Amino acid sequence: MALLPILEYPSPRLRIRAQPVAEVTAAVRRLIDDMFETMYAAPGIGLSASQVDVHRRIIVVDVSPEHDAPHAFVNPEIEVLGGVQEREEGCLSVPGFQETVRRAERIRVTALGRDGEPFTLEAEGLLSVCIQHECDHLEGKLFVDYLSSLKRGRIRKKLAKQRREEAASA
Ligand code: GNR
Ligand code: NI
Repeated sequence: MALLPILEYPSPRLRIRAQPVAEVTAAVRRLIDDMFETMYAAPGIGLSASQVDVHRRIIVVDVSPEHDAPHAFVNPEIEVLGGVQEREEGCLSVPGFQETVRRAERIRVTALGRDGEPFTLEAEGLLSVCIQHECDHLEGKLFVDYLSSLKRGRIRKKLAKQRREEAASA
C-alpha cells in the first residue's frame, strides 16, 4: 500500500478528462487500495483517480465516521432521480476552502466494483453529494467551478500565494 500525492488547484492536470477502464486488473485493484489509504490518511470522504494524476474513471468514497463503509466505483455513471440539496463542500485539491454547492438530492449510480462485477447503488444526502463531487473530478470539473468567478479567483490567488511562501521557506 502507498500514499499517493494529491494534485492541487490550479494544476492544469486536474482538468484532464479521465478515460474508461477496460478491465479491472490487479493494477486497478492496487490503485483502488492506494486511493483508500490516501483518502483515509488525508483525511477525506472521497477521492478520484484524477486527483492522484491517474486519468482513469475510478473513484472511492466512505462518508461513514467509523471508516467502515468503503465504496469503490469503476466507470461510474450517474442518473439523477430528483430533488435538490445545498451543502458546504471542501476538496483535498483545494485545501482550506469550503463553499456551498447546489446538487441533486437523489441519484442512482451504476459502476463496476473492485471485484469487476457491475452493481447499482441509490444514494441521497452526503453520500450522493460525495459521489457527484468525485464524478465531476473525472470530467475535469472542481467544486470551485460552481462558484462566482470572483470567489474562484480569490481562492486561486490565495493558494498560489501559499505555494509561493512554502517554496520560499523550503
Ligand atoms: O473530503 C472531502 N469532503 C467533502 C465534503 C463535502 C463534499 C464533498 C467532499 S469530497 C472531499 C474529498 C475530495 O476532494 N474528493 O474529491
Ligand atoms: Ni475533490
